[in-house]
Amino acid sequence: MSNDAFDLARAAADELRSRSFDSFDVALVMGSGWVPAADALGEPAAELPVTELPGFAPPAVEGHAGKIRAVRVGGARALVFLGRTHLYEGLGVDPVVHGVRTALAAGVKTVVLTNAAGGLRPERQKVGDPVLISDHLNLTGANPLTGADFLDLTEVYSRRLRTLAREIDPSLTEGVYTAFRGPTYETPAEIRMLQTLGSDLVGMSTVLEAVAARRGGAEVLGISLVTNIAAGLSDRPLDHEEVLEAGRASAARMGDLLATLTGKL
Ligand code: 6GU
Repeated sequence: MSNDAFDLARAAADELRSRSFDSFDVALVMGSGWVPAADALGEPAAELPVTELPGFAPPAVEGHAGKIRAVRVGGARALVFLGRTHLYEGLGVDPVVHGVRTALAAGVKTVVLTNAAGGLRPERQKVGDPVLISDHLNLTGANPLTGADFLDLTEVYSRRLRTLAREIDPSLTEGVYTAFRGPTYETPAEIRMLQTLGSDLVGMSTVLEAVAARRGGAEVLGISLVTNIAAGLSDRPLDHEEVLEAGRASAARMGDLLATLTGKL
């Protein structure tokens, strides 16, 4: 990581702390379709547009609200990002992981990453199902670590946190998430490739943030909301509106899960 990116994250964290809590325990990144679920975490103590903090890009995509909230959830001080920056926006890796680096600089020890994903296993996945991410394939071609910064990725997504989530909702399943750079959805041939490779979910986010969070020593939980069945596996073409609608339909269930989980950290 360049020192500039580090400095920018520290500056953002300082500004954030001056406007909300002194420190934070957990960060939650709300991906496409998850923004409505954020309300279940409770009344924010503070809310600001990301653009009021150094280093954040304005939101590029509908369904990504571009706001940050400070919310007390049970005993935990939570930093909630309504939306994220994606690699497909073309700004490079640093803006994609800036939220996570800011959260780490603000003290968080736990990072919850949510996303909308295509399901690769139609025989056991339904649209609207949340799936715990057990591991990932990073096919973005990018990495937030630079230099000879070798990091063990044996357990990117915390086994302890997955167990905690399943205690709250025993119907939760687990899957391997693949990230592509996007912004195109996959071809049917790419989807068949991912099935062969053992992947269960496909999307355009999360993996770079997870690596940045692990670099900073945080425990990571990843949750995908299956918003559609991937290309060639259903008879319909994909569109972004379908992804957002699946999120709206599942918001209450997702919100309850996140609120209970955050309260138990
Ligand atoms: Cl099918 N693919 C990708 N790359 N991202 C998605 C998706 C599919 N569904 C929701 N997000």
